Amino acid sequence: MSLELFGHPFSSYTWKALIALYETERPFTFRNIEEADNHAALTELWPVGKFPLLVEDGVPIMESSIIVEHVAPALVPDERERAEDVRMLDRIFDNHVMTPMQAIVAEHLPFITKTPDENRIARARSALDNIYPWLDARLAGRRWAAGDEFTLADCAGAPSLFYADWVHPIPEEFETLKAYRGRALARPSVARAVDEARPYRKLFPLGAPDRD
Ligand SMILES: N[C@@H](CCC(=O)N[C@@H](CS)C(=O)NCC(=O)O)C(=O)O
Repeated sequence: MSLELFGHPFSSYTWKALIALYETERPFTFRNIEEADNHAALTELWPVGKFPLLVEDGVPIMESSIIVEHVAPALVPDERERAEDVRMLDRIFDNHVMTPMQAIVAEHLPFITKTPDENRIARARSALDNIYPWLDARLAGRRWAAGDEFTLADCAGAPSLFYADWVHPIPEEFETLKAYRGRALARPSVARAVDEARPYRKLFPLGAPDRD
């Protein structure tokens, strides 16, 4: 069986898939889309061009949450209510942390915009200001995002909070959320993705902070 993951080592959504693969220790070939051949193969398989993209025995599988469930089914509990909580938190991290974080980053990428849209940035910062206290309360008493077990929700939580805290720092008062982020970054699968991305930090358009 062949397994290939198209992505970029510095990409938050690629991390979601990498973390799941590292959790399972399943062998795969990483195809860095920085290389022209890999980028061309990605857009051939998935004209939308977004990554990560998993290809198993020639069959493409799109969308990071689906990729996580595909490579690591154990990261979603069998029990219906627990599975629902995991999937809900996965969506919340993607839609309400990753999306505003990416909007702020995008407004600082010269190849996307010459002039940052300050209104869009302000809306994204306000979205993060709304979700941080909600997450802080939701994660109280939980080791991982959805309870005692590391799940799909953490595959989304770790990268989204990693970068969100860079672009819009989590206020000190949200100790639970900050502690969760720290625990997630210490998880070996996450630490490996973070470490592999270190050579790319100079690409971060807002300037990578000297931490993490
Ligand atoms: N919903 C997609 C989002 C993927 C996504 O936005 N990936 C970013 C990289 S972190 C990307 O492909 N950016 C390049 C582009 O938008 O062209 C998923 O979960 O896989």
